[in-house]
Amino acid sequence: MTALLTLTVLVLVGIAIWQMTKIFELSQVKTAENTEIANDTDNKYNGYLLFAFLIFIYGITIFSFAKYSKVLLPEASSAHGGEYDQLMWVSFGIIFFVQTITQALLHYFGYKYRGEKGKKALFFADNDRLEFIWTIIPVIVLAGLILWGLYTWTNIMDINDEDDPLIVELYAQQFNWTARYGGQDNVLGEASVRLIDINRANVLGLDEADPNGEDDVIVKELHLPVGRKVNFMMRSQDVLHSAYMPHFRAQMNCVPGMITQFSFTPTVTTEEIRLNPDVVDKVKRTNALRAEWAAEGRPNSEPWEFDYVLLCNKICGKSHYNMQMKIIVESEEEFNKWLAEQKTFKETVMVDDQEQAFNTNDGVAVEPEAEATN
Ligand SMILES: [Cu+2]
Repeated sequence: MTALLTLTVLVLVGIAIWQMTKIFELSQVKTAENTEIANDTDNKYNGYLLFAFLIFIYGITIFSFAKYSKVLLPEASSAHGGEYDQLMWVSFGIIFFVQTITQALLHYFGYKYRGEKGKKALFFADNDRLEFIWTIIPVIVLAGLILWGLYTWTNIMDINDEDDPLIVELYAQQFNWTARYGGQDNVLGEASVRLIDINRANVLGLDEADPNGEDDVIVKELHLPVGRKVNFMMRSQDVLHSAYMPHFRAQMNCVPGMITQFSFTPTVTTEEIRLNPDVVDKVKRTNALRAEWAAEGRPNSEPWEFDYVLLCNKICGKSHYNMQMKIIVESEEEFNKWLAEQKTFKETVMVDDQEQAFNTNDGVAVEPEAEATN
């Protein structure tokens, strides 16, 4: 209500100012010097203003680079990430170079050829050579970028079973992620949304008749072995979600009713990325802020440690912002040890209400009722 009243008052004030300006204009005596046609002085001022604007856009560009470069992602932690970043930086570089030169020319010519009494513009219909130059250069540059982009994309999206990839299912639902591993055989059991049985903690709808599913491992924390290719199979239970793993330069939509795929090889372990200078700096800055919060007694102020994260990158509902899962990249041995410690689907699917539902981070059983309200 207050917002509506404030808005009404603002609109009314706006109308009043507009009306007053009109009255003021009408009351001005029109003389020869006081016309609405720009004279030499007006044109000169506008010319200088163009220069001022040019300095402003260069200034704000330099300022943004200096102040906000630190919020960029650290170096990529996946095998394809370097190629992806290179494409982005080359595109950025070309755009930055062209924009710096064209803006300078645009504003300089705006000033140089400003209106002056007695000055007449030169008219010519066309110039074939000029038109050729300013058509062919962008065509070559853009075609190059597009071809390079297509080549990179095809390389990244070449999902195959070569090199014995680890098969992981990412299951999205409002508003959390669940991961499933194929277990010892690395083969995922059949699953369908129709087979979900919350009361028995079959939260992903695994087909209990499929022997491949028996040793599947369902978890709430994604562990990946470094240096081994991972093929992700994504499903969604309800709406469009998007599995986004920014540090690995990976993103794929999760679409209800179908399985989508993405594949990458993690190359940097969690332990190693924590030593990356950019990450160290980010953690330091965040913890300085958190220390201030702690002094004020605000929540979420305990010191933070960097972890890779899987986020949702489609606005899928009110808690979309918090739809995330921790990712841990570790050595093959650590990964195998961790996987062996997890209970399999056969062990966790509920036989009675007293059993643990499925693997949770702290080993606390998920209440079937709590799960059902999700
Ligand atoms: Cu989502």
